[in-house]
Amino acid sequence: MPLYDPADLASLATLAGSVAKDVGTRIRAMRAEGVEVANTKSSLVDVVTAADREAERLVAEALRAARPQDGLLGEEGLSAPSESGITWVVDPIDGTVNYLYDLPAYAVSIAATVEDGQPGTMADGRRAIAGAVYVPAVDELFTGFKGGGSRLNGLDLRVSEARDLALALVATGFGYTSKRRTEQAEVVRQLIPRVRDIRRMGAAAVDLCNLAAGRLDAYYERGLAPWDYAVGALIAREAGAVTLGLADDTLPGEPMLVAGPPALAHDLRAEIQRAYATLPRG
Ligand code: LIP
Repeated sequence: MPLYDPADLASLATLAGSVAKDVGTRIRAMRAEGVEVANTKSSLVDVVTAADREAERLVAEALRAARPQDGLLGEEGLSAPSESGITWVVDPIDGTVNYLYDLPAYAVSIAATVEDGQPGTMADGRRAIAGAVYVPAVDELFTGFKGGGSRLNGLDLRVSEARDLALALVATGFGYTSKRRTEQAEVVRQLIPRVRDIRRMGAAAVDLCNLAAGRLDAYYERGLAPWDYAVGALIAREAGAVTLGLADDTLPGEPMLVAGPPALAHDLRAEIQRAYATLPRG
């Protein structure tokens, strides 16, 4: 299958949307039955629930049934090599802590990615070409594909037209280790007087889709994994955002992703760079 035919990309986005909505509906029902922590990862507050693992299994099963030649990279450990050139990068529940606490900002995030020699859009060199984010608690399905724009429940998305950082509503997130959180608190302390306000919703995929919908003016976060941002960043780019790394020669993602309308994203990154320059080394 020619990877980049718009009709093929659209069908990848449709498949991702169908699987994300089906699995998202199931995890919302599981949430209603009660959720417990199954394990912790990088710290005691970096949790995984049985629903995370079940959601990843269900997504993998559905994608394998539809496209058995594709690869898989899942946050909770499922993986498979790709024979087609496409690898699905999956965050079965982005915003796991929100899900654990029954806060509505959690999502199923499914990205079709390739490593094809074209400029990458992710820190590991991959390029997201299509995908979907489904937010079950509010029944919002975000979809997009490279060159095809992005949509919310079928309606076209466009980023904010904000240009002035002082009037920008900026979302961010924090890591799971106290060292990383201490750094991030210092950066946000320096930023908060320079922007309209800060929002911390707890799910990168939801933040990036809200950016695409113009509900946020900009977003930044350090330490995201590929599955946190792969398709959310594509959906935001297809709505007119740029996604930047820490410098022009770095790809977005770990150690930094900054996203927003072009002028605003560059101004925000400059402020972030200035704040990081004040942090103690090491
Ligand atoms: C979450 C990210 C969010 C970040 C959280 C957490 P998870 O991913 O989407 O942006 O601030 O700390 O990493 O762990 O819920 O899949």
